[in-house]
Amino acid sequence: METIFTKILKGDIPSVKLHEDELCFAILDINPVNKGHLLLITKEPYPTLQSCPDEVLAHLIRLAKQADATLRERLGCDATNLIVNNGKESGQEVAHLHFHIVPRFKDDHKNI
Ligand code: DGP
Repeated sequence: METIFTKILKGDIPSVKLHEDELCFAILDINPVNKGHLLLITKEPYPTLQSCPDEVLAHLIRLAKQADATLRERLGCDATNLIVNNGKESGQEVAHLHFHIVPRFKDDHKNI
């Protein structure tokens, strides 16, 4: 199944790619909630958490932990939000599993 993210992965749609490995890739979000807002995306277009194998989820969460450390170090953020919209009613617009990682700064007054 083709999604906006599989098109990005193929290079049919441009993106700022931050990471790629055998299971997933990371890009900057086109509508960032805060500076450095990125998306960790599975290469296979699993629509939701439930359809994603546990080993891929484990890999994603390890990468989310690394991304948090890198964002603190390189961007100087104080914290991060890790968000998964899982299903249409939760606000998931792209039915292809992805983790949002949103850098947070002291007193940034974002209502996430
Ligand atoms: P969600 O609502 O959780 O499905 O979030 C989808 C995110 O995907 C949303 O924050 C915007 C982002 N997005 C949608 N289309 C594109 C695109 O073409 N490029 C990039 N970089 N991000 C996109």
